[in-house]
Amino acid sequence: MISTVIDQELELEFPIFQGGMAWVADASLAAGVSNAGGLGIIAAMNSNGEQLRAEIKKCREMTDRPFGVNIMLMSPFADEVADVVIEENVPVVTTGAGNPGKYMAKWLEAGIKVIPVVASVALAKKMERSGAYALIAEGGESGGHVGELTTMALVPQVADAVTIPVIAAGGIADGRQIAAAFMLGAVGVQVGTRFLVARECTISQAYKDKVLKARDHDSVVTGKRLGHPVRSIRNDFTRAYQKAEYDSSSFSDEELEKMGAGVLRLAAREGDVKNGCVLAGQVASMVKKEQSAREIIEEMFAQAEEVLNGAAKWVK
Ligand code: TUI
Repeated sequence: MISTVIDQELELEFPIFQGGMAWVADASLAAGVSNAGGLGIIAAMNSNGEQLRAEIKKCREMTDRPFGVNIMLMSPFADEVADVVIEENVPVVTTGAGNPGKYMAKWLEAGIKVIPVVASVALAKKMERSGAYALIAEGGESGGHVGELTTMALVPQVADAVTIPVIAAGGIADGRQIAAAFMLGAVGVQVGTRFLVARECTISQAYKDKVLKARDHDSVVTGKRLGHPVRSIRNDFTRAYQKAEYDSSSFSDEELEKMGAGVLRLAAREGDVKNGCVLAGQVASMVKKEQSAREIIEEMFAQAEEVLNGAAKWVK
């Protein structure tokens, strides 16, 4: 059995979080993962305050286990959803794509365990000083909004810089990668891409199929010109966007912004995986079959245990 401070203190069966994926991570997926012994996380990204409140209520009807909410700090609704997590007594809040500093005091006051996603040592140290309970160090192998450093480079540097627990994210889809994350100094993992094909995940079948068919080189990063690089699976959308992105004489920043509007919903909810943006990490090609959240978690941790138990054979 693999057990760390993370599953023990958050009352989980396994030290694994499900990423708070925009337009993907709803009550169904979060409850599925929490019922399977991990920490399910509802993405507040695409919701205003009242929509998030409804999703939290729905999740509570589907599970008695703890779950969290992810607040994407670039969301226009960040301020209102930051209050809803307090009003609804959400035990764990993760944040992404920015510095949650301005909300920290009120979340801590409310007894929330705040676990920011960081992509640098500087933000990691700042978050520890602000009272973060733990950190998610996310490497640029991940899907969605990405930082510059890889998981291999980032996790040990963050682990050395802070004394609070570190959870590794980005590029983790099987038990070998969980074992590796532990070797880098993490005490837990966050997984996004593999949960895209969980049976409890309510995204379009076309999105799931795109992940299941992905090959190793099929993800690309777009959005660098506007300052928010995003990793997704290459398709007509990314080809058109990249062309526009590298042609600043013909496409203004405003036109680029417009091209990116609504594309996550289009892929995840409408199933248009040609013109929509299919966010997924570099490990999409390792995701081979649809499974329940419990099957995914149990399979990953059985493999991690086997790998870790066998590791001493290299030491003479
Ligand atoms: O946030 C994510 N992944 C996301 S957010 C998202 S929605 C979106 N839609 C359109 C454009 C952009 C995003 C899809 N996927 N992951 C967590 C994450 N946070 N990764 C990297 C970071 C990060 C990067 C820089 C966190 C903090 C940071 O520094 C901010 C600062 O002020 O130092």
